Amino acid sequence: MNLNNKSLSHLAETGACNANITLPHYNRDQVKIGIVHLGLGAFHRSHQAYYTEQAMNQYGGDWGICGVAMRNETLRKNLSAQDGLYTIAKLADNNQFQVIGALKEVLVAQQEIEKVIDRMVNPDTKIVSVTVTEKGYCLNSAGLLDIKNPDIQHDLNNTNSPNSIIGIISLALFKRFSEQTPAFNVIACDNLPENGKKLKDAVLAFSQYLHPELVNWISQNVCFPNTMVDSITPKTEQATVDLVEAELGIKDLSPVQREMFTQWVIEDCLSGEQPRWQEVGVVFSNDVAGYEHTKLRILNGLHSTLAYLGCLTGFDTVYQAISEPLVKDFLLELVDQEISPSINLPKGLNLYKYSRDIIARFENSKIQHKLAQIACDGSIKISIRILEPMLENLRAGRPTKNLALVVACWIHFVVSEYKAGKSLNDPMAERLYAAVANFTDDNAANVAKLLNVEGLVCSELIQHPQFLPSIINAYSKLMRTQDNLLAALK
Ligand code: CS2
Repeated sequence: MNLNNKSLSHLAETGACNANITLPHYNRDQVKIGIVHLGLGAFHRSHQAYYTEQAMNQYGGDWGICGVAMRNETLRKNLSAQDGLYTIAKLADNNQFQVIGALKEVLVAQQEIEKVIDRMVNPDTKIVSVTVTEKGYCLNSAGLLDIKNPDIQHDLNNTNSPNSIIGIISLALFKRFSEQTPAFNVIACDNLPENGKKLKDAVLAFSQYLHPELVNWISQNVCFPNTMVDSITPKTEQATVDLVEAELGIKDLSPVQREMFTQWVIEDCLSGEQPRWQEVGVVFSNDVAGYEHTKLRILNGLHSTLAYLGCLTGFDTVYQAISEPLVKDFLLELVDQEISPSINLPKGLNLYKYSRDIIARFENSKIQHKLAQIACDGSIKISIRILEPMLENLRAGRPTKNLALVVACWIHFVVSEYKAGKSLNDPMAERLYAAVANFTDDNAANVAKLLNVEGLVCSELIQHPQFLPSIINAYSKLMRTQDNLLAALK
């Protein structure tokens, strides 16, 4: 039996569920679509859609989601065949399963952009949310709209059939402005600091090309709260599909897996209608920046560290890498001596406990989180997660030795992928590989070549007298211990 409305009713009526399975409590047929979500990856389905589901389970409301996959036709096919239903497998010692009903419609932007825009322009749509990963924001290294980005260039020349979320959101808002339909709010949910502000600035920069008054209208009518999102959600594997089938007795072709822990902090400026998220655990705060910094630098910073170090050392998953005592000790030293001092603590947060809880989350043996998944898009992730705290430490005269070693590991990772003839999963892959192609046996020159790639390191950092020397030092150490990289951690 496959998952769909019929098999779900059957499950509910026959009481075939055990206590570990939660089904939608509301009448899906009557729910209207109130949210359009751009970027229908696993993270949205495990996180924001879950909170919306919880809010509808308890309080109802017209908060059905139209999920827009940017390109993934297979995902649409699978989810549509299941009437939009899918399961979240929450993995812990005692697994829990939740069938989510909030996803009411699935569209693919690349193939049916008119339908996507119509749905966004529909007055029932009150919220547009976004998870398209850091590179989907089309920003330059200063965090502003990158006009040279090929998708932005495409969208400027084809304003009615945009590819990027910037072009899509701007066009939908332009239509609402022209039709005098009240605006929707936009919630950015990706791992970049000030995600809402950056998205807003990019949309404003783009929308000036659509209509001179649009910029003003958006500024006055659309909220773009900053947010912090957190829940470790590895890519769906065949094992996830099998696990869900074994538990539900129903085949779900598109389940998602995540840890039990989940957190969502939204800047407390979101006016207008919204699901009753605050009643189901979403935190509304005036200090999202504090939460963002803490999470991006500790959880994501340590994740990227594990990814490059672990891939180079031959580990496959986060759990395997953190189980190596030398790796764990390095992480603890990095967080205590170099990351934590760079953080402006949100009120009431105990940084020591926060960091130890994160390490414990990495030690969850039920989660098979592939390091290769985290290692992608390194040029953007390293910049946000490692180079930003490094710059702040250098400004304040604090140590940066371990942060420098992480950057050196990333450089070595890029070189290793190049030498192995693999294609690099990174928006700057071409430029990075062009630099690596010119490497010689001079470590110092090699590091300088890579870090000087246009758009990678901001000018203040690259010009800081201690920056390049510290990375060269770390990289040379790595090169000396190549056969036993773990020795470089001591
Ligand atoms: C990870 C994140 O892939 C990555 O870059 O660091 O997806 C991480 O798992 C989430 O941010 C956890 O909330």
